[in-house]
Amino acid sequence: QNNCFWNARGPDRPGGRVEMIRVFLGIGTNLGDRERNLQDALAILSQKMVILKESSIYQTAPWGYLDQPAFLNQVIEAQTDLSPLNLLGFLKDTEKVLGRQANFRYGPRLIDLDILFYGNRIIQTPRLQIPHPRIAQRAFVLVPLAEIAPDFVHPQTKQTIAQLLAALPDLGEVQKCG
Ligand code: PH2
Ligand code: MG
Ligand code: MG
Repeated sequence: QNNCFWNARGPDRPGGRVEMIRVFLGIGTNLGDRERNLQDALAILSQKMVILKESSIYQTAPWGYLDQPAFLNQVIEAQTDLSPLNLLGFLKDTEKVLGRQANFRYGPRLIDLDILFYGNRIIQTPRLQIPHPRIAQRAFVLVPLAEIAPDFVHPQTKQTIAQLLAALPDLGEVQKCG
């Protein structure tokens, strides 16, 4: 047998082999007990994926809509066998479980869980865009991402995370906590 996964089953590939994909997720929170929100999110996420790396926690100035409290942001690298859409569903469910309420675009939120990268996959559908379309503009994503994966290559721009960060005109306020 040259394939030790031949009989493995996964939720997304019944009867097929389980393929573990390396994903990067962005986590943000600016309401309630922000540190607790991050901890709770990681605890739930780890039930369905193997968390490989966690960036430091950063306090960041709001982006997109300025009149709201500062965020805590973090990026994690994980391995999962969930398909992109099932991963999206799991993240949305987790946001709900943690108490996120609907709000306006870029507005304050208790917890925000975004797929930044799903392996090297490029997905362009109305429901899901991977890589996340605004990575290159956001210091609150690039700074924590560069801490854990500076050499990861963006599958669309072909630049490394370190290069994207170096090209960002304005880092704004992104402060490592602790
Ligand atoms: N998320 C947004 C809008 N603006 N600003 C910061 N600093 N951090 C965020 O996570 C964030 C934001 C929409 O998802
Ligand atoms: Mg977001
Ligand atoms: Mg989101």
